[in-house]
Amino acid sequence: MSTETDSPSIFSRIVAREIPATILAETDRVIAFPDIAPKAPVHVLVVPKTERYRDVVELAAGDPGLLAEMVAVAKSLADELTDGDFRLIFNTGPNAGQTVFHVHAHVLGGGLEEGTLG
Ligand code: DGP
Repeated sequence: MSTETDSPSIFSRIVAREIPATILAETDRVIAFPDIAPKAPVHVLVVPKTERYRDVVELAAGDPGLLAEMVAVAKSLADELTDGDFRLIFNTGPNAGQTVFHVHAHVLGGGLEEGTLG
């Protein structure tokens, strides 16, 4: 699997509208769009517009308010697109499956299998 370490990141290129995506939510600091390879009936990526933070550990240390804003956007989308329940996943590091090193949350919902994590 390839890793993505270039700047601008693929997500920054979506923010800049250089790569097409269906924008489902947008605030001054956060954007959300469907994952290109969905793993659940609802699978949305919530991404800060800045690519300053590689992963959620850096983000939590550097700008916890931005992390909270991402969670609020995730909840709003879960309310809008499914029943309000959702799974929030931050793959952190290549050995955990992170391939894009611009922090992002996977929001999974709708028809999730009970009791599973993946
Ligand atoms: P991760 O493995 O946690 O780094 O997740 C990266 C996700 O990004 C992966 O599930 C696929 C998604 N992705 C990669 N490139 C694109 C793209 O160009 N458009 C969209 N919508 N999603 C993408």
